[in-house]
Amino acid sequence: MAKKLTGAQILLEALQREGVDTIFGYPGGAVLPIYDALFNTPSIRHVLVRHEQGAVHAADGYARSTGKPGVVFATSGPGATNLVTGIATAYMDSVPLVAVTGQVALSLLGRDSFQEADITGITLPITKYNYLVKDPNELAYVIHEAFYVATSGRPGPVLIDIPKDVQAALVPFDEYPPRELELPGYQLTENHLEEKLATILGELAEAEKPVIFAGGGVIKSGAAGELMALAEKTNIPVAYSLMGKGAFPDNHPLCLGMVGMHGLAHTNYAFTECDFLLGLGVRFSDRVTGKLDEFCPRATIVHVDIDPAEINKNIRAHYPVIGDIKNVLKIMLPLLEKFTFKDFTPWHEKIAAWKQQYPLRYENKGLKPQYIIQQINELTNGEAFITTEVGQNQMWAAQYYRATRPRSFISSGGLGTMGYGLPAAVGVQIAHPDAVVVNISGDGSFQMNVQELATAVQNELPINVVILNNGYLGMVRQWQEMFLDRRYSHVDITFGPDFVKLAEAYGAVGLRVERPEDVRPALEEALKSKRTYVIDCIVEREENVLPMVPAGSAIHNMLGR
Ligand SMILES: Cc1ncc(C[n+]2csc(CCOP(=O)(O)OP(=O)(O)O)c2C)c(N)n1
Repeated sequence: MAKKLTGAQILLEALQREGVDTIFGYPGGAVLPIYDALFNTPSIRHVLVRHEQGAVHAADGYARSTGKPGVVFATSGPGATNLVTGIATAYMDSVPLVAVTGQVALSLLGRDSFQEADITGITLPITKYNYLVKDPNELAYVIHEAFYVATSGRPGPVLIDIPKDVQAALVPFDEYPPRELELPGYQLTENHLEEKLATILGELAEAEKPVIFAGGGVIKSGAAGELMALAEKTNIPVAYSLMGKGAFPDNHPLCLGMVGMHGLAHTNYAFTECDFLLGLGVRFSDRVTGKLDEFCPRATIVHVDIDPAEINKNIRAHYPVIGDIKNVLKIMLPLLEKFTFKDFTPWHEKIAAWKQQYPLRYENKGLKPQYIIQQINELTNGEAFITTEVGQNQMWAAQYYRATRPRSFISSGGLGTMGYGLPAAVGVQIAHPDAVVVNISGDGSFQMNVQELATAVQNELPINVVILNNGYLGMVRQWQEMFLDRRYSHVDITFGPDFVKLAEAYGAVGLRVERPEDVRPALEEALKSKRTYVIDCIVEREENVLPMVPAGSAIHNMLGR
């Protein structure tokens, strides 16, 4: 006789078999059986957040920083709908997540029951796949499949909605996984690419001004080592998208930095002038390309991506290659020996001249956000985990923090979710208890999920929140200044809580910094301490992120370079 378990017990058993040791969540009526089963599952750490949005961003930060899927629990109705922004954030940035939501009992489904929301319907366009499990006997299989789908191919979020009576039902459970995966409609690509890659390298051998463009796919496939080998063997410069930051070390001589709307001037010029662009795990978002017709107008474009749907979506590739970046580069590297490439010295010199003419710069007067990030960079040697919020803080972090490792720069790129950074820092610090974690924040974004300070303090997480406090919704103000004749419509947030007192009210340490000379001592104190710190930096109010490509313009048409 097979042993019998409740649906909730099967869920927890299955999660353990999938290697899950940490779950972020928030309980409620429709997940009572799951939380009851969790009470008897000491091998799983459950991190109780203060808002379900915090749970999903924390799970996302955990996933981005480890490469393992993040897992989140929420109750039905408002619990589930509070996950929506976080699920969409993960979907846009291809982050593997498994969200488990409680649902009203089967008999109550479709009756506007208390705390009923059609979460599978709501999340259909923002999940890779989702399930409403009506048969408890299917639960183990569904969980196995969900983890496979979330983590294979192009990763993404998967949601499993489980009615309360399915959680409570007692059914036989004897083996896990109960059966082999059968996914006829879900095909992952197999590569036999030698011939195609040889053709591409033949083109590259003709090129005089090539650029490698690395995106988040490089980090996700664990291909940073292969990318380094490719760059060093060929001597081709490497640029990255926001999602690709960390894939190639910022301090490497071949590193060009970030391209696009707030990319570096020499990088944007290099894209416009290059004759060969090797895009690796990028999706050519509008923030990267600017005006499509004028993006890399002279280049032969190679686009390597694991998701066939990415090919020719935004940019027409002369050579599309479908495959996992690491696999593709592994096939490509030995082929390099067969080709002789041009001497790229004149190209490097041209880029160096742009770099010298248009350096990243700011006027060092008063307390500047850029200066603060430079200090964080110096004190951590580019080796910390950085999470960001969204807005100017995020772009300055991308420009001025010099990341040295993949998975260390963690930011909401595709959706641009304010309120992401603090809970993401919680997830990162839970996954890496001894690492230095810094959340670079704006004063607006900080207020969007500030309640997670409680989670940080309760779990004794030594997170460092650095608020670049300009009293504005800074990035919106910048657009209004530059494109709307300084008509500052509803962006002044000078009225707000005293962040030092707020930090203290949560049991964290709060510090205020108003002068450049006080930045370093405050950061040193925070980085040394094991406590949660909030450093409120009162910065120049109307500082802008430059250079900037106006939306829809060609990327070489930068303002303020
Ligand atoms: C949830 C959400 N709402 C609105 C926006 C639009 N938005 C983008 S940047 C920004 C201002 C951010 O202000 P703040 O957090 O203070 O950062 P700063 O730009 O000043 O660094 C806003 C409102 C967004 N990205 N996310």
